[in-house]
Amino acid sequence: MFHKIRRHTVACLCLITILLLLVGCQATEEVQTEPALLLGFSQVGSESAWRMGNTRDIEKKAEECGISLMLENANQKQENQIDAIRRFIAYQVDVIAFSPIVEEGWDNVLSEAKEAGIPVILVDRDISTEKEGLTACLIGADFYNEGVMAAEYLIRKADSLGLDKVNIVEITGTEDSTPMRQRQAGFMDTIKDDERMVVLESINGDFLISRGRECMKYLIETYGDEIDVVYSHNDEMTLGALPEIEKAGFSPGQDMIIISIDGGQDAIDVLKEGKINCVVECTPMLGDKLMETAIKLKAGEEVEKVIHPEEQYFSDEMDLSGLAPRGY
Ligand code: GZL
Repeated sequence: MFHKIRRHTVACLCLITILLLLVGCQATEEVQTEPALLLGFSQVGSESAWRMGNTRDIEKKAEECGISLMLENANQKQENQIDAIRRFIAYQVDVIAFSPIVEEGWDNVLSEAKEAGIPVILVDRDISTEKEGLTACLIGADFYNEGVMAAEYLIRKADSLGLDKVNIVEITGTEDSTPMRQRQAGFMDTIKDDERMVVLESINGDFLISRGRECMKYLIETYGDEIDVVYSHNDEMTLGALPEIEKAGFSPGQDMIIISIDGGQDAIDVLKEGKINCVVECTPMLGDKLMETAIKLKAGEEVEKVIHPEEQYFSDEMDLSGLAPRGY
């Protein structure tokens, strides 16, 4: 009996030893595996569901790709982004990526990154510069087309309602940011030849829910029931504006046509309730393309200069009952 137990014990001990070695190798392997690359990313802030969805997606895709991510939140300040990029340079990351809060003011710090031989990827937003070769590529939405989609919806809506005059107020995103400039340009270029369309005022809401509320309060105090359309550059400002419209006794989606951009779950839910008429999608899910591009740049491969994700719009013209959860 004892003899049998001994043999059994030895067999178990051997099995445990083999398992420990395997796990140990696995662990060792994990310890020894170098990250695919070290990516420094400066994020604008946490101002909207879009921005937080974008951050989550970038973090998730970096982990999936085994990329070591240094992510810094600039809390809406350009100087914080410039400081972060300088830290990434000092740290000698393999690739720098950032979403520039505004288009101007990057020449010096991006020249420093270029001198350090570190490629820079623009994510979401663009920069404006006279200098060549400061960035490797832009991964982000076609904001001009988002403005076009918003305006094309409005023209169809005005036709269906038989409107002969359409008074518009615009609540814009952060002044001098790419989405603000291009969403405005795409929208205004599309309506400019339609004599029914009159823009009463454009006002900066900085992509913030609080500013959307303040802007809408001012616009209602100033124009009251003259307002036929609210064109808002993002869902947060739209969701801030709606209660002000209702407080003034108007029904958003009925008395006023409400057009928004981003396409987050909250706005889609309100669209389904009939209080928003059109939401143009701007996907925050840019992490896949960012990681793929960063890996190519580190390997010295060529990359596309501009990468636009596919985008659509959702409106009261559609049956949205089957729409999948938005994820942001
Ligand atoms: C658009 C992005 C904008 C979103 C806002 O790509 O830059 O910034 O529309 C966010 O929600 O604040």
